[in-house]
Amino acid sequence: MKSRRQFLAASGAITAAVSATALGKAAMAAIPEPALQNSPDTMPPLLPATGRPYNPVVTLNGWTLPWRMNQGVKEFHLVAEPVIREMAPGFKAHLWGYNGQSPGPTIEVVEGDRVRIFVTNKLPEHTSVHWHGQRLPNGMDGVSGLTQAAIAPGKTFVYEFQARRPGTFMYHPHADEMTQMAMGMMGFWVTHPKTRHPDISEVDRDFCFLLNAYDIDPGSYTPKIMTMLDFNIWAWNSRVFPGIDPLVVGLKDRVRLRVGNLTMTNHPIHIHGHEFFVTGTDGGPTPKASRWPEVTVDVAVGQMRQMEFIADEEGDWAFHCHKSHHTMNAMGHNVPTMIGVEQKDVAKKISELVPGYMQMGSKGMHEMAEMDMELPVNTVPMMTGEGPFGGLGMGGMFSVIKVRKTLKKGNYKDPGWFSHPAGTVASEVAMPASAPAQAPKQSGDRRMNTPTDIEVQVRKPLKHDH
Ligand SMILES: [Cu+2]
Repeated sequence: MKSRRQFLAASGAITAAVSATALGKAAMAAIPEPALQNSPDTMPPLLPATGRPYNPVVTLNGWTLPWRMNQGVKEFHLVAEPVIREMAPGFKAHLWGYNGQSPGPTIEVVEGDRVRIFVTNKLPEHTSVHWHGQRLPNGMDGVSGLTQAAIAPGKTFVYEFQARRPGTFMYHPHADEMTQMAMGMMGFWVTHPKTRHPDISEVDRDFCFLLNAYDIDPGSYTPKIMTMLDFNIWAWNSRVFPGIDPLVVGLKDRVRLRVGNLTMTNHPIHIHGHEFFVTGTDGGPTPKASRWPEVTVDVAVGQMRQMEFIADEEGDWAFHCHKSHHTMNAMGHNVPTMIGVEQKDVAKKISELVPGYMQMGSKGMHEMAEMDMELPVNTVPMMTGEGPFGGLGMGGMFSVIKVRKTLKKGNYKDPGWFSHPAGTVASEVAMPASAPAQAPKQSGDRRMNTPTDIEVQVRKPLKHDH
């Protein structure tokens, strides 16, 4: 019988359904079977079956990697490989990721855990994994060329260290990063505290996701890796609105949001209807005395932020990046503004020459969202999403925090739209508004003087000699 290692090298097909029992116990002891995930849905939190207990996180449109306990060491197996990621219904991208998805699975451990991570490279070029933010031996830091040899295609490397401090971390390649991160290689890492920590609250719901960005031309599948700044797909965990699941929370729940930024720009992450405190950064939990309330926190490139709030207002609360171009999907950025320009006649002439020509909004861009534009295959509308009151005209880094009464612990299912109590929704006034009261016109009232009475004195800037 072939050993597991020989089997991997020979077949190169870990994605195929491999029967673990067929390999035998000896082979199994070497490298744990890699778990795979192909669904883009938010998976339920993975309750720890072994090791110290903790309250697991929920990865938005993602999942947590199962482990194997081997003589007190938590063993994980990451497989770097090309993947197909559905970024929104009707829009698939050809990315690189881990274990069937981009981003890779979330790794969850407990402070003090000894962790062993096998990394198999099924990419066409070398890679490595850097454990962003961790305290670890230098040779485990994953910088190819500097702290280790790069993992050649087809090879498996093993990393081993102790998770020394609790907090929010990430992992990503440190080998051809420009290509590999532009292709979607990244993942989340959470280290839970081993005992109650003075600066880490116990929360009811704990969500995590990565901010990532791609440049994918409408109608194509593979990101353009040479793009430096002008990305057109702004994603959370490689999903764009309306493909991002809502964050479902119970009324009065204490909610933690963990966000990491692996794009090439900063993202002011904004919450509606509540204030949060930043309870942790890349460096660990923030001391309580240093916290202040915010409704927006800027997450810079390479940073992680932990936010916490009590969900004490029922409703469907928007939650998004505040850069308005980041709540849109693929679009042409070099389009002139056409507000106030009547284009009907000229558009007709152009469309005789250019079939499918589309004029850009003459009253703003919202009308674009309402037009039944014919899209190329494999893309998603620039501004989209249907709410209970009409079109949302959103895309990209946008989701909804759904705060509901009577939500059972562990229920993350989309409860549908909020039904607002009577009289609590902004609405059109039934009667025309009466004219505002005006001050009586009086002779001698300077405010009512005709313009000819206004004296304007022009002061020229003083001339100086120098
Ligand atoms: Cu943004």
